[in-house]
Amino acid sequence: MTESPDNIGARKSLGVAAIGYAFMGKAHSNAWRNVASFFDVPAFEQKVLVGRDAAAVAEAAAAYGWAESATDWRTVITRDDIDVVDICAPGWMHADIAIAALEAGKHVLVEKPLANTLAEAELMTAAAAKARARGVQSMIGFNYRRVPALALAKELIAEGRLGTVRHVRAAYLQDWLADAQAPMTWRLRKETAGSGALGDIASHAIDQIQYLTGQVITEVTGTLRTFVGQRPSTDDAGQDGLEDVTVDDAAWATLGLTGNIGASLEASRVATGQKNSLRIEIYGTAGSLTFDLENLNELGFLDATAPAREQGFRRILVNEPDHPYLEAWWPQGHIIGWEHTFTHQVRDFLTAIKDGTAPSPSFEEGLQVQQVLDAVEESAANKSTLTVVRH
Ligand code: SOE
Repeated sequence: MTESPDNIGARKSLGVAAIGYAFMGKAHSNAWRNVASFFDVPAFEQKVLVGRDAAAVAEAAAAYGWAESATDWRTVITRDDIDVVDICAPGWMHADIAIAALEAGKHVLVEKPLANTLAEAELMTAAAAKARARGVQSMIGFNYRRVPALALAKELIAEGRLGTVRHVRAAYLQDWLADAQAPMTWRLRKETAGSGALGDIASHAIDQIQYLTGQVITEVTGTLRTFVGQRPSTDDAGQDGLEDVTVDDAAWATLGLTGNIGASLEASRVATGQKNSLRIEIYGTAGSLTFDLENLNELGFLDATAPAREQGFRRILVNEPDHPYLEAWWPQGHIIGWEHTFTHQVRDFLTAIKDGTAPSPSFEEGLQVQQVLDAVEESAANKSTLTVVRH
């Protein structure tokens, strides 16, 4: 029998299960392991790490601080001692796990993008709304919202320091597929990944565009390209050891937002020399902001209300105790990194569970991003025709 949220509240600590132990599973595990050392969060226990390979997941569980490991997520998510399910598995598994966990009364954190298809994202969002009515929380892991510099950018925009925002440029560039001999992975198959650079990294940029401006993307003109159509197969499944790549290597779009804002979006996994560069520029009537993930402790700010002879972009080192999240970390100037964004994410999720407040980004916000991804695909399939986003 599943415990009611009231009983869970009466118990001493929240039991956490994480599903997936690869790159994202490791990043999330690291956050669960460290969060209580820095932030005041409700008591929880890293109960169980779930994966398909029993030996490998047991090894990962021991290394990442989980009390035990398991291979069957269906059994784990109905356990009475599990209150929180953190889904770090590939996108094709998100909908089944998230819906089952929410129905079992577990709070759910799920990696981005919300799902591989719009239909799945809609089902997940409906399940989250139902669960919310029973006091069960859900959140999607757009972790870059928890970069202190981007959280500060959000505050400055909301305070009106840029005046009226007119346009945004967002580019997320990587190069791990620039080599045509880089082998196939689940990330390059439509049935497991949904899409390529679009869902994996443009989704972050789309979320940032909407989050920072506080507006919603309503129009899209998009293009997708796959530059390397076949890659060496890792399991000898394909002919001649080659397998078809069924997702995009790169994506582009021009976007129209509510509030009369325009934006450009670029995402690539073949941008030779760019390792993990998320660059965002925001231009308003009274100022501008610039950000690059490769220098994530910094925010560029131009105050256009200053006398013209004194104007210029200044570099804010976002490392003061009164900057978002930073009071918990090191003395000023002792910078933080990419992994801290996941710690902030876990902190915010646990705090929302404790306070009963709505965590953000919600599944609804994840669905909005999914609707934009879908519109980019539709526009690209129709030779870059202007496509209205169906929100
Ligand atoms: C892909 O390479 C990836 O790992 C994404 O899946 C993450 O969301 C992004 O943060 C870094 O790049």
